[in-house]
Amino acid sequence: MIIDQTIIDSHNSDSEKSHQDQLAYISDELGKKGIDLEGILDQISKFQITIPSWALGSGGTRFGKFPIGGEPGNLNEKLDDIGLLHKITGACDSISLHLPWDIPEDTSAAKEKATELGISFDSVNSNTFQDKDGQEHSYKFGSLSHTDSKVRDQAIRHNVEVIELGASLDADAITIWLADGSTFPGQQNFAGAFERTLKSLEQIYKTLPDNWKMFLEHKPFEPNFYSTVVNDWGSSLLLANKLGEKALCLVDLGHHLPNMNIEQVVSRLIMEGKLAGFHFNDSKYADDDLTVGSIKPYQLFLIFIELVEGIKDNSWSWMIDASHNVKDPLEDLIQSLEAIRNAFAQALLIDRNKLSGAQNSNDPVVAQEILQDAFKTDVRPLLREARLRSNAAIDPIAVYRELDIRNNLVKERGTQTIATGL
Ligand SMILES: [Mn+2]
Repeated sequence: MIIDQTIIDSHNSDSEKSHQDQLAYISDELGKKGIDLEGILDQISKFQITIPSWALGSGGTRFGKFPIGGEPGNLNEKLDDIGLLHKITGACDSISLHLPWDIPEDTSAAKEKATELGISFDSVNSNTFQDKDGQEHSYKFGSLSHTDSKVRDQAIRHNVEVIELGASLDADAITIWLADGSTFPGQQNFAGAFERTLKSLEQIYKTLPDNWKMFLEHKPFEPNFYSTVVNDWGSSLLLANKLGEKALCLVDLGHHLPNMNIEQVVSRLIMEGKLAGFHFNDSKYADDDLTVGSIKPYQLFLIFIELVEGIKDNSWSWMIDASHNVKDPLEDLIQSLEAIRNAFAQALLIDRNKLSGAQNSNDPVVAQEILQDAFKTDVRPLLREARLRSNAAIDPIAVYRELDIRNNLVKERGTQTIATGL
């Protein structure tokens, strides 16, 4: 489905008056605080978030899946959906492929189509948490950490193939998340599993092209319920340090035990030059994969305070990693994109000198005032203005509904297509 620019323009002109009034108000307020509005708008516009190829269909749980209809049935249709999202939000100019779910039949055709849509290929993801049809060795008891070298070699080969395919698409990083671990005490020797994983990662690391990075993603439990090999940021950092400068630690917001101080983890990784980037989502209990900002927007804001402080020359990778059980996936992604940019914009409002002053004079009251003043500022007019300047929609959800996009996709693709993913 192609969205005509004139439709977006006409939608924008309907709401432009009210938008300009709100923008004038915040512009005035920020001006009084000496904040450069244009600088902030520029940073918001440049803040682009990657959409993973597996987030465009209905997600499921182990109890079931409720397909929404019109899901993209192949990579071309996935690119179309991201192109559509980018057109109305101006906020997502890249795709992250999960392999082997989304192997392009023709890489140059896929690249050409992506370029036409203004999309590039971000990090590629390997998958050794499932067995594929016809696979020689099973990953039931692990992949890179497996006790049997034949299984490890098969998993290493898969990762190397993913890198080769990614390189042909001009991607420049591989993200490795391992389900490896144990479900029962005594099942696995912790040190042995870690050592084998490191040795396997070393084999993969050796094959990285010069400009490539390796992102290591940790997770404390699930699908293994007693232990995982790369369970926390400490283990992830240990591996990254042992592997070398191309290995970095990726933080997925849902991959922490309850009440973890994720913003402090972020600060530590930035301090060590080892932060790879983020997988954004939100959660109430564990790895719920809910819409970003739907449960804990203040935590997201606190994380962005650390990110903005360290952002300087870093080119971190930003991606949404969520699942959409009850919402239209495209609407859910629009809401996530909005929440991420919202937290980013609020963090940009922090007066760093004032905050350092409060920290150095041990004044927690003033420090809290500074943080909450930024958090309570309604920055939505700034996000709308950034979209308007990118020829995107002032209100993307309204445009999505006005154009009846989901029903049009159902008409085009039918009700039975199921997008690859979990
Ligand atoms: Mn993730």
